[in-house]
Amino acid sequence: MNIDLLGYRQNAGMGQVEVANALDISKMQVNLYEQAPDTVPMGLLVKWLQILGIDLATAMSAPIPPLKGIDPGTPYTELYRKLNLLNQYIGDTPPVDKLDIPTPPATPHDFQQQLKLYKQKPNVVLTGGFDAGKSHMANALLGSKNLPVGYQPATRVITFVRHIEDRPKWCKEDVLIVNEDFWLKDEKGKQIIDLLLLDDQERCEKYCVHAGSFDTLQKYGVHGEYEDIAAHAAVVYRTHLTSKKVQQAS
Ligand SMILES: Nc1nc2c(ncn2[C@@H]2O[C@H](COP(=O)(O)OP(=O)(O)OP(=O)(O)O)[C@@H](O)[C@H]2O)c(=O)[nH]1
Ligand SMILES: [Mg+2]
Repeated sequence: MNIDLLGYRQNAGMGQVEVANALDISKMQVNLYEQAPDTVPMGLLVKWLQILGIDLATAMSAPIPPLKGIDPGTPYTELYRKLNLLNQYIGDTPPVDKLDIPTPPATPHDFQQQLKLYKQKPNVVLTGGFDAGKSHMANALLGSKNLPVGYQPATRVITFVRHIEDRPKWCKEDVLIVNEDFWLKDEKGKQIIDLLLLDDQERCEKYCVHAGSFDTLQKYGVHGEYEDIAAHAAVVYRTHLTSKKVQQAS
């Protein structure tokens, strides 16, 4: 149960130590349980709410507090500054004469292409059986409720969540749903999930079956009413809630 133990404690004007002493647990446990209230054992929860002066039925019917999400900060700023500087330096370098040798050396242009690869961010993959909690976990990390969750098999598309700042300029929507022809195939007909294609305007436009706001994902990205739509993958652009930009975008 996602009961807002932290909010109730703050409203009661109590400190974590006070609650910990009353429950005979450590302050650290109080802190951990407040971050993940759904993991508090029922017996302890009942006692906890009594201490805070909250009725169990009231706590259970209260709206679930918004997910906080993580704030990754700006870990790439310095790297990008250096790569941009290097790129500028290469761009300003006078062209070199083409050498007539069997194996020509790499050109400044090759180096610039290589720099683009260094700008790629790592990808985190969440996999698991249906109902494993993949979408729930992604929402918790993002601090959002944009990805549909449910007690039956819910998500029916491979969902790529990308930062809003990585949205190509030609794309104006928060969600793109594409069909399975979007992906290229190898000689045996097996799909190649190439993430670079997500920036390919021509392919995105050609194989997009729906584009729009997050409602589009709730509608076509889940099993149910719209299952006859040939949706295969969804590209979702957003960022964490701590950013003002996202609050405007979502
Ligand atoms: N309280 C709580 N509920 C969870 C947690 N993880 C998953 N759930 C619930 O379990 C159900 C399934 O979670 P989903 O996130 O939809 O699971 P999924 O892995 O995305 O499942 P599919 O999309 O069907 O493949 C939902 O009702 C979630 O609210 C969790 O850590 N805590
Ligand atoms: Mg899911």
